[in-house]
Amino acid sequence: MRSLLVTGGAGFIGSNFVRYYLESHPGVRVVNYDKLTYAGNLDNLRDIGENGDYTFVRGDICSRDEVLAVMKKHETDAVVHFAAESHVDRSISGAAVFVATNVLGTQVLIDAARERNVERFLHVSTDEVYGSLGREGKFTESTPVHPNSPYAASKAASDLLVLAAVHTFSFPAIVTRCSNNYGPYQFPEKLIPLMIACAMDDRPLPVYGEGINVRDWLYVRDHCTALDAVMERGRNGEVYNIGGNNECRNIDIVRLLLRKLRKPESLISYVKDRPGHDLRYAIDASKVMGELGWAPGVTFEQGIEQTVEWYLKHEPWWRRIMSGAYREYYKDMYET
Ligand code: NAD
Ligand code: TDX
Repeated sequence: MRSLLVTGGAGFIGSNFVRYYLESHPGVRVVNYDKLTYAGNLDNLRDIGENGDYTFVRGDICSRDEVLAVMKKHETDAVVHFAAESHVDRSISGAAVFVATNVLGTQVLIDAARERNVERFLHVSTDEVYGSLGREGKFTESTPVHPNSPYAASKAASDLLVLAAVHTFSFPAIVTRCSNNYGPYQFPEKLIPLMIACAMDDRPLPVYGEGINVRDWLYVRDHCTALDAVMERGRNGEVYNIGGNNECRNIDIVRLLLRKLRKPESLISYVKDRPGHDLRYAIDASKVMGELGWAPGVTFEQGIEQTVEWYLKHEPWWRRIMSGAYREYYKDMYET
């Protein structure tokens, strides 16, 4: 592979992936194609800047002409598709943009990639497509999809469109479904960075319901290494679950963060629950581990320690998001 198109590379996981990929695959040209919605932030890649191997192009995955033009100009031979609306609460307030970006945008990419004879298409999806678990069991790749939020439903639809293209046209695609990520550059609307930001300012930490919902947490860099393994050695038409075997109740994460930040538990504020809130997610990652030899590089304790340190050290990064300043400066920084 010589030229990789990364969609959504200015977001949380995409920017971690771009940085990881440039470091570990010198000589491969990486084009970051991102619309820069509220979740896209070029601060995330400021240290990289443009160089021989990296180009940023502002564009919308829903625009067929723009997508085809960027694939043609940069001779794309592989795609890693992160671009999406990603926040469950926003999908509950308004689902239309989730359908437009996650469903229609993915179909536009599939069509363009087929037209350009792209050799590999990696569709980055989520464990949320499987719905909610009770206290027992884990999601395997053969668990039926049963999405419960508009976000999860739009991601499940996009997965099915990718798999349908594999079946109908022998489209060379793979779907990955990862559990909750955490780490540097996560937008502070998501649980861990939001709680850190609130705690730093001694503001109440809003815990939904009783805080007993369970998520299975994976350090973002470990998600990136898993995606790399799937790109290199995964089989077309397959689904690979990715997860770190780190189940944790929300309230336990919040308490852990408060301890690390030396803030009192009296800051915890139990608020109205998220409508339709999934109780528990847990990933069985034995396929990606056994077949592709992937394993996480850090434990949850190490990952959360590094994450808290990162947010403490990069306070200006999240404060620029909180103030809205992150949207102002990059007007002349990109090619359109
Ligand atoms: P994010 O919200 O931080 O980033 C999304 C990026 O996509 C942003 O840079 C945004 O500008 C861009 N984007 C949105 N609409 C676009 C469009 N129409 N055209 C081009 N770019 C557009 O999301 P994230 O948390 O980094 O998640 C990335 C992907 O990984 C998503 O597909 C998500 O479903 C999936 N995923 C996320 C997690 C998680 O825990 N965050 C877990 C599993 C899977
Ligand atoms: O303020 C909050 N209080 C709270 O209790 C927020 C923002 C969240 N929560 C709870 C809801 C969830 O049980 O914390 C848990 C995690 O919430 P989010 O960070 O919003 O993540 P989640 O809904 O689990 O979805 C995430 O993981 C899967 C990502 O946002 C998705 O993009 C990914 O697909």
